[in-house]
Amino acid sequence: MSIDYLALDEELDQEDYIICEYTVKSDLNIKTAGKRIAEEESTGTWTHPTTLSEDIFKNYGAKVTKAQGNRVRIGYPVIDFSGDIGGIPQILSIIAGNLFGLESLEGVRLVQLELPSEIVKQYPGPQFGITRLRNILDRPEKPLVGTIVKPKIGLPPKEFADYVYQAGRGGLTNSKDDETLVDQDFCPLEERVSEVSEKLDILEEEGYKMIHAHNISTTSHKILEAADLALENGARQLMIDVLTVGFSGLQALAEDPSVDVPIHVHRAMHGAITKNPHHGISMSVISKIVRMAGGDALHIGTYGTGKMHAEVDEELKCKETLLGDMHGLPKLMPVASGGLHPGLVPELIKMSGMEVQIQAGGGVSGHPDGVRSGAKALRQAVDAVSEGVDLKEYAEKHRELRKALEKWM
Ligand code: RUB
Repeated sequence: MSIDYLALDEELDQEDYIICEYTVKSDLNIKTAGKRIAEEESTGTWTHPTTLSEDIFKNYGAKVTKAQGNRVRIGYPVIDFSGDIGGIPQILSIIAGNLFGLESLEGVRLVQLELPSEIVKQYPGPQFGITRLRNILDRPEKPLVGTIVKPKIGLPPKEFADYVYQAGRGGLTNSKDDETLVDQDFCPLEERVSEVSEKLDILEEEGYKMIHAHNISTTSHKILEAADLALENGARQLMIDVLTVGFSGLQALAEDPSVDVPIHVHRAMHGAITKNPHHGISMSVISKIVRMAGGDALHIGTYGTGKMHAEVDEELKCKETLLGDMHGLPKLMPVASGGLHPGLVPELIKMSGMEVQIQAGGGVSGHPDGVRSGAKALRQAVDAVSEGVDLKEYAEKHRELRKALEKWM
């Protein structure tokens, strides 16, 4: 019987396979390592099953088409993903499943995912995406400018809403709950949404357009209920921590007709999956799945300018994943967040371009003159860079920005 998962240099039709690239760290030679992954994730196991026929292998077996250096390229036949029920969980169970636990592989990292249009077309993707998000805010070109209400937890609803109001008066277009705040006793979701919505209405009457993303991260059987609660109380944007909730929670929200607001996607916990260069799943692969699942804005990092660990090339790849063509799916907004302040905006925009939502928590609330001044300083920094004016020069005539630069630069 000829069963060999190695099909080196065979050109696979991109419409017939999900194709993945992995980097591998192992004492095995790279071809054997590739075969181990392909067999484990398709028709094989650690030994030859007597039930495996040549026909089964031919139709459903994965193929290792490249095995060079520390990299393998594996194609999984599209039929392995067929049926109406499996969806993203099933895709992940194959391309990112048992392989990570194989004893013979010290490390495996899924670094690239190529999907046939037949599969991508099963997903409506972002319902708002960049275009509708920008329309809501009446901000067609320049970066969106946002804050994260700080401290992460602890403010009661009225004070929380006042933070949002001050940020809006300072000229920010966006604000959001932090990833650890959901429905705690000191700031219940219902009351928080209602207080924030009231402030957003006032801001609108005063001529300031702003939205706030409310974190409704919860168990999957409660996610639509939480969304309803937030929407009934006037939420203009929802947020979920996609990795703790699961991609299916995001998809359930995005595809539910009652959810008629954009979804902001935080990636808390991604470091456990993305940070080890020899093991895990790259953020650009996660970005692709979030785009399929229907996120409208996704955290992808600050290109090394902020407080969080960064692989700049990977973040550029994430940007491309959100903004490039993906079989016609709408684009979603890349969010830069984590340790940002006005002084970092020039460096950041150099990398991100204008298609970005810039967010600062400490970099707004830590301003010596408080939240409104912090918001003004951040907005001034974004205005300066968007207009091609040197930040220091701009700061000479903008007190809030000047004070922020004095504190943080
Ligand atoms: C931001 C913050 C966020 C980070 C996470 O607060 O804590 O949760 O955005 O980073 P601050 P990432 O502005 O005070 O640092 O978005 O890269 O996952």
